[in-house]
Amino acid sequence: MSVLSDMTAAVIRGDSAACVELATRALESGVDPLRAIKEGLAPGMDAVGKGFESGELYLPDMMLAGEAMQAGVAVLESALPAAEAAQHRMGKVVVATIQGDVHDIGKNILRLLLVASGFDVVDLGRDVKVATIIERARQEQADIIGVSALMTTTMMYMKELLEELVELDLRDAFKVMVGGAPVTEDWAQEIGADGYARDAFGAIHVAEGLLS
Ligand code: HCB
Repeated sequence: MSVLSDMTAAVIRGDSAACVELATRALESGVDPLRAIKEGLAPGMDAVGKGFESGELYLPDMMLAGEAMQAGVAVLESALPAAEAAQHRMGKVVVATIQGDVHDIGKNILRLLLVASGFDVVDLGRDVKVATIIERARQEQADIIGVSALMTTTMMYMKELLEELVELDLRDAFKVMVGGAPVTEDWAQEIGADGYARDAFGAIHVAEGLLS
């Protein structure tokens, strides 16, 4: 579908105005907002990541692409069925991007899908200290802690989170779900997390499974 491939190209160009316009057009022509995120915007971000890795693109390209993706997501978010989903509460999830890490696009998509799927979500933002995540999860009496890490360096704080929960005798108080581009199933198992998902769509099934 051309509107979706145009969205991909607009993210790669870092063109926020085009992302807003194309997201609006996609909604007007009946494209499912989640499909537009998954098949329109996200592939653009993937391509930019690969371009940065290979040295073809630079930090400003990544910044512009990030802003463009978020501008598109903001338009699509308005069409998600949050009110309808609110009728069947699934449980409470505290989400955060882990300490030292400012990448929050994926975590924001996770939040959107969780809300649209009927979860109560408390979003702690990005670069959130392990101690703060635990403290807020306790205060909020969360069922699940969903953490995101986009760098191999910050993934280590996920391990610290699990260790700290054990240390505080809180390991059984919350299910812990981990994700983000460098995170794998093996890593999740190694650190003793309860769930891992490759994308936010999979994360919803994982969260539902953890509470069933
Ligand atoms: Co950034 N960056 N970046 N970056 N960045 C990455 C992550 C690299 C992999 C790029 C590369 O080298 N190929 C790399 C990290 C390498 C490493 O591992 N060590 C990198 C680097 C190095 C950096 C800086 C250090 C660059 C610098 O300053 N020299 C710096 C980091 C600063 C810091 O955090 N302390 C930096 C900065 C930036 C920005 C600010 C320009 C921008 C972020 C904007 C923002 O998030 N507000 C940015 C971006 C955009 C990227 C890439 C291009 C895209 C990330 C992204 O948004 N992907 C990324 C390349 C890549 O990842 N391939 C690159 C799209 C989202 C939708 O995918 O994986 O985050 P996602 O989330 C999915 C999925 O994982 C899952 O659901 C989401 C939706 O499906 N999910 C979960 C996510 N969290 C979950 C939690 C759960 O519990 C369950 C599922």
